[in-house]
Amino acid sequence: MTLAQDAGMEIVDYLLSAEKERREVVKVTEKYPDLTFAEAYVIQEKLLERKEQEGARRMGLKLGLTSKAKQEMMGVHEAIYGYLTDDMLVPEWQPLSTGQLIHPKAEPEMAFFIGEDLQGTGITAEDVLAVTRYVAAAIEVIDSRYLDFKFTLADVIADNCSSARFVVGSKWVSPVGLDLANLGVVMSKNGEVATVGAGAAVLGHPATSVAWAVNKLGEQGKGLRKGQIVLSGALTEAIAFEAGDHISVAVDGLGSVSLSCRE
Ligand code: 0L1
Ligand code: MG
Repeated sequence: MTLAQDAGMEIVDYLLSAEKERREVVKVTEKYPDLTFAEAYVIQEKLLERKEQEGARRMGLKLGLTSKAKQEMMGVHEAIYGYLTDDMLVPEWQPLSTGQLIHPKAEPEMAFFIGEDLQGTGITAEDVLAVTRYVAAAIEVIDSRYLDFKFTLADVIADNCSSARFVVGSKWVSPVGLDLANLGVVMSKNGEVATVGAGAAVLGHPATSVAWAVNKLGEQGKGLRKGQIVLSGALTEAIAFEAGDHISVAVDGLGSVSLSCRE
């Protein structure tokens, strides 16, 4: 990391206080326009270490910018990854308090339950499926700490890829015999269809998306561990919601998952 250590820690403090105080902040690259992706991942790691010191536990990984449409929108050619922590997990029966968040949006995703450690740099979608015990429908709540969700790739990486909350459906299915790319998904808000998509929206296949992240971690001598959860990346665009809204996501073969929101 060429960015000075104290500048990195200043950015960690800046982003964590925005999250805790539920306020939008100006993107980091306004002050540090030359922030590289590599430096941003180092800041992300420091931010996660700080959360761990404060009691959070890493539960797994999430992928972002996995659709061609979103990559083109951001002018990038690569996905990104961030971490899920236990304090982000919302049980399906528990309403989400929007007052804890800044400007949340919901995304339909597939959750992978990892049954064996997986690490390396030549990992394929088949390798991912071989260690996946179950897949399930999931809702990711993203809540960028940046003003109006406007940021560069380096900004969003440093901000742990806008991660905020996630809900996992209660129907867990072995991926054996399932064609995850061809499973359709419908996300509804207050009973009205909001978005539709399919598993193929994430890098052609959700397991390809997970393999991409494992290879990225592998370059740093890291990997997935047995028991972790990975969110594949959004299967459609995200939708904004507010207190009183009810979001549900139905995925062919995986059942549905829902999220109720209150003040
Ligand atoms: O989970 C995601 O796809 C979000 C990645 C970051 C981009 C955003 O906040 O829209
Ligand atoms: Mg997502």
